[in-house]
Amino acid sequence: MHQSTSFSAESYFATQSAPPSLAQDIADVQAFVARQAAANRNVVLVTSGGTTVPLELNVVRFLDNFSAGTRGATSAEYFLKAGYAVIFMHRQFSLQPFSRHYSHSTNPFLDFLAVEGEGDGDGTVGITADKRTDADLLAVLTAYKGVQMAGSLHTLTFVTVNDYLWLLRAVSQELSLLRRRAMYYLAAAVSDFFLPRQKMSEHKIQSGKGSLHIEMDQVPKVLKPMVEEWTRDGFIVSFKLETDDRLLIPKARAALERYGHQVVIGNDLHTRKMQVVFVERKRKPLPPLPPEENAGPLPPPKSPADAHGAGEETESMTFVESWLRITPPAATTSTQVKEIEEDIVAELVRRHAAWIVHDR
Ligand code: PAZ
Repeated sequence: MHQSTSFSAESYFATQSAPPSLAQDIADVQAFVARQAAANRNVVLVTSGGTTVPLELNVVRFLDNFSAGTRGATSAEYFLKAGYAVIFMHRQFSLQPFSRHYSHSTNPFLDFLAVEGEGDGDGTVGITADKRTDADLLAVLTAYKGVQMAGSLHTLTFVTVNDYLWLLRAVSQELSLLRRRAMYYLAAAVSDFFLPRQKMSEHKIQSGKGSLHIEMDQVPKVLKPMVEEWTRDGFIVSFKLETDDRLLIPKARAALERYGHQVVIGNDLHTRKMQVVFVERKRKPLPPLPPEENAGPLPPPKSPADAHGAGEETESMTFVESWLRITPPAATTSTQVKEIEEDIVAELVRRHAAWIVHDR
């Protein structure tokens, strides 16, 4: 495969068509953001799952990006727990908050149900949750119903990288209404290369001509316009996935230098559930929060690095890296498996609160 030209964000949106559902999606987001603003809630946009790149207009074949949506769906739950409203923008059929606990592959839903009353002789048969799983299911169900009642979760779906880019721009622009109270948590795995629709075959590519050569264009780097144009003072967190962990920190630093956002969270494919590294620009120490501003709806969680005694800070000239690690499940005594997203979100909520109050 060869790689071709790169699009600017501007030329991308001028030449690639918007998804048909965009106008309705945006109207719904607008209404959601207005409700959250009235309820005085901070709002986080969580992107989750991988984007596809179709090879044909009548799509039969496509390239996909790795991501089950675990990071995004799990993080969304912890943001909701911390009092945030969440716009959950995810790849269709990838994991979602709450239902992720009972996905068909890890915890088949039917295995948690039991038939009740069979053999009673009165002809009535009901369904109950299996007693052994009652407590876990009840906790998830209670949290889910609470979020439904509060109206604090809004979901949006994408499939292709084109859907993703159009949605990201539009949602960011709507959310910028909240200025510093908006957070952008970009955990989706987004394709770096794509086929512009002008170069796509209309129908299924035929196999009769031997090997297939495809020249792909570079997907525009949208973090720059996101920081400079689409959002106003929002707190932007991007993720960097690598398989060679020696690249994590240099690439995270390069992204911060290039785009000027707040935090890059680096993770290695194989260790991502156990450790991540927060990379940010070095700042002067913050003064303590004034008491009245400290008493807002955001809880002040402990730094995860402190909580686990596993944090380690290294400073360079202009960047700070903080590792966040959790203990592998085999070594924990608790029946509840610890999820690293709990600590990632606690750390970000703390940093976002400082960003809102201290204007930095
Ligand atoms: O969804 P998941 O839990 O399987 O994987 C999460 C992740 C590795 C895709 C995410 O943490 C991430 O790094 N997203 C950004 C990927 C990128 O560098 O484009």
